[in-house]
Amino acid sequence: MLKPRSTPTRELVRLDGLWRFALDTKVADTPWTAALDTPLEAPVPASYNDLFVDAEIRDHVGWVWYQRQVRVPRGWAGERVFVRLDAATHEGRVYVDGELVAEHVGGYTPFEADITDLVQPGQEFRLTVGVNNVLTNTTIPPGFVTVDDLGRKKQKYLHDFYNYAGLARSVWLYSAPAVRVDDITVVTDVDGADGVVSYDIATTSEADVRVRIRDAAGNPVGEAEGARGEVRIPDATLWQPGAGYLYELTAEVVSGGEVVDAYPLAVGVRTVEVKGNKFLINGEPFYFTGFGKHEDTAVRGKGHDDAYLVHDFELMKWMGANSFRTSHYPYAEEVLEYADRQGIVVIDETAAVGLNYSIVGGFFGGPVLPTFGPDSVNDQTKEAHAQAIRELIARDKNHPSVVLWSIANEPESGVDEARDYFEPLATLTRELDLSRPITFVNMMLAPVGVDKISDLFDVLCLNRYYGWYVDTGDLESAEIHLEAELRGWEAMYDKPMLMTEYGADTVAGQHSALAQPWTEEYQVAYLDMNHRVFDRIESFVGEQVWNFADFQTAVGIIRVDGNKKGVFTRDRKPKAAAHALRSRWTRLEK
Ligand code: GCB
Repeated sequence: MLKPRSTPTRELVRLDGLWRFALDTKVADTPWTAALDTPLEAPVPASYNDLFVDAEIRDHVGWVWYQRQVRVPRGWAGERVFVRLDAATHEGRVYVDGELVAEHVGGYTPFEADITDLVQPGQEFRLTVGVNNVLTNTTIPPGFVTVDDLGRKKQKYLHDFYNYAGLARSVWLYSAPAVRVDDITVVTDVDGADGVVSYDIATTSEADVRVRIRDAAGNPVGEAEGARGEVRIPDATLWQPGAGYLYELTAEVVSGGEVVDAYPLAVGVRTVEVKGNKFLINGEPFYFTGFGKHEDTAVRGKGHDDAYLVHDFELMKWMGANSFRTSHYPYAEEVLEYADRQGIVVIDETAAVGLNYSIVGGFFGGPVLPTFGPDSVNDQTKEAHAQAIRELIARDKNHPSVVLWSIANEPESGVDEARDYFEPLATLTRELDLSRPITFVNMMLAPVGVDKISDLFDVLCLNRYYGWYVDTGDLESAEIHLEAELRGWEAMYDKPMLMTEYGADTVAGQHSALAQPWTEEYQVAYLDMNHRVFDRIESFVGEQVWNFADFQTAVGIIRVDGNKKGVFTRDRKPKAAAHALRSRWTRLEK
């Protein structure tokens, strides 16, 4: 799905700013039919939960309403007009005046509607968006709602980050011609010194198509006619980790000798491949350093913010980190575009986190049910999961920074039903993108020998907390147990192995002479222990610390104002571990 862009044939209005806002309990049943009668306004983009000093809003379960007036630019006569939401978490309904124009389930991927027939250039219309934060056993991620003794609804979920909701990404109004580029798929290869760009362009109706490619300085380097084909770039500059060189491919729809639509796409020429136990980028072994992250900041919750985007990347580069995982959902597209330009490598993950009722469910306040069953993960969940995979790949397939699809975080993978569930999803992911390896992230409770699905994937991604959740405070034992497990995986699979989570909760400013859990010293010692083990494992291809920064979670007796495994505090102050990691990663020769 193409991101809206301003081009010679398309125009764009960003609808961010303050919108009228109300909980569904405070307004009439059909709030889209008139101006919202509410004293509240909420910023877009931002999660709404932490904006107001009001527990009723923070803990609300159900629909909330956003509304604003929008004027269609008067010059858009004759164009198609679209409204596009980069995300509505977790379910969105969009109304233009009294008409429902779009519905979408899935909180982290975009959707849009063609509203041309409902609006007039130069005139205003009322745009109302309903957003529902409810998670059930058939949503991705899953959750469930309980009703307490006082009749209050409570949203419970099986994952360890706060269920922020609302319009956390931008909303757009854009124009495009009736005959236009509908989608572009680009796959790149390297042939000697040449870059080879294979492209496939879908148009809204039969039309002549051509592509032109320019280098970063704007010089033409290749072109081709036809909706499908190949362009060779002689002596190409490759997209490399740490050097995100980008070409610009412009897809043009031509009619009567005139360009009726033009859409530019950034293209990085690079290859990704798994060979034996190596992860290769441009044919060279790549070692991931970096983090599992979250979209999470104070006040705005999961609201996208360019200042934090830039600052987080600067901190990662300062530390010598070359990669991150979009744990545990697709991040804003701005993040991936920036990773493309900055040469930061991304493991791109769906929002399928918490498919684990039987073990983890109880831990996070959920019911203890079999993970796979009629009232937990069932066929409907699987279809929602398949849709989450389709939408992730449709949105992110052209980003050179994305080198690996992760289709789930820590599902229960040690039962036979997991195989029935994941086999078709792994096949689907491969069908949708032949050019990237695939993975899922394995949890500690499904170690080698118990796990039943790792053979379906290309890369072993493990989350392990030896020295934290087990062997707490005893790093000598942790070292033995971690090494034994990694050697077990290595003996069983000829695949690259990557630690996608390892970490220890650490209260910034908490110190002790002897490394005690929760102190900055312990976090450093814990990471050192892990690194000693990683360096002894031949098939190890990377380390991503959990987490880049402290982040908000649901309340619970194992969390004090959120998860404190950050190497940075929530406001991005380094703990001692940041300096220790910097010293390792800026010297690492892999
Ligand atoms: C995990 C999860 C992550 C949690 C983390 C923790 O295994 O994947 O979402 O936040 O552990 O800190 O417990």
